[in-house]
Amino acid sequence: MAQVNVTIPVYNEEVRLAASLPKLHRFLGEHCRYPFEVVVADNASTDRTLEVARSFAATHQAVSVMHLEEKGRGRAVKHSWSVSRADILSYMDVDLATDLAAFPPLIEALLGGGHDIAVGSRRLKPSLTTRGLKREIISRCYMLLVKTLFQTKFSDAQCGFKAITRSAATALLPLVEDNGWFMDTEVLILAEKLGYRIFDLPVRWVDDPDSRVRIWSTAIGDLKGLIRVRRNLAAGKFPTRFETRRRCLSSAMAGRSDPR
Ligand SMILES: Nc1nc2c(ncn2[C@@H]2O[C@H](COP(=O)(O)OP(=O)(O)O)[C@@H](O)[C@H]2O)c(=O)[nH]1
Ligand SMILES: [Mg+2]
Repeated sequence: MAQVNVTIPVYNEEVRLAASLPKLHRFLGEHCRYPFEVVVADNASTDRTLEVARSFAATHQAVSVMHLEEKGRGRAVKHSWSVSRADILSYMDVDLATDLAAFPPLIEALLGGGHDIAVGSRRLKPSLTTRGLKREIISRCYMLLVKTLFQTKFSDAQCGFKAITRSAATALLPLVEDNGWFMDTEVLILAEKLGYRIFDLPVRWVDDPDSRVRIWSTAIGDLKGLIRVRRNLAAGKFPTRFETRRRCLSSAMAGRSDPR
């Protein structure tokens, strides 16, 4: 049976983590029909985040804790996904701003629906989303920019609620350079451009005003990332999904000891 990884990236989250971990663990126990692991992926926290995570993990077998020294949400998610043995890799923000009811359909889109990536979207049914005007305007402008630059179809790059199959992650993650907030967008643009199937799932989302995002420096990082990815795509730097598969097949054939 397929195994599901749920990574929670955390940075100085002693308060929100203590509330979310039991809630998430209970939800998965009741509503996830696949064996699951929850990985708390911390980097650089200076508060009691690690202590909170480790004490919960000590009494819950499905929960583990990962710690990296260097900061960056993308770095934490990429590391957790790349060391996991699960078939489906997912992550969600610790504030559980996305209604957990969307988690089972997120996973089914990959296991039963033939998609490679599934993403929570606050754009498909905006009436389900509650958030402040400033973040709403920034988010709309950002998605307009992404669509204009890349002609992509996915509707929300930045919702902290995503899942990917192991095979898509194995092919895509080595191509993803960003280790911070832009990582999500980079994965999605490359995935769509290289022929991976993305499922856009409308989610109910209630903004948690407590935020680790520094809006202007994040916006500058995002812009630099968009320019870099566009340059690399224009230079034809990436193999398509079909080329990757063809290369794998031909190297497997070349290595076969029993030529028929
Ligand atoms: N591992 C890790 N997680 C981070 C880092 N920065 C932010 N996060 C996590 O990313 C998630 C989203 O952060 P949040 O402040 O809710 O972002 P917002 O909802 O977009 O304002 C939370 O789970 C944070 O703890 C980081 O440097 N490393
Ligand atoms: Mg949040």
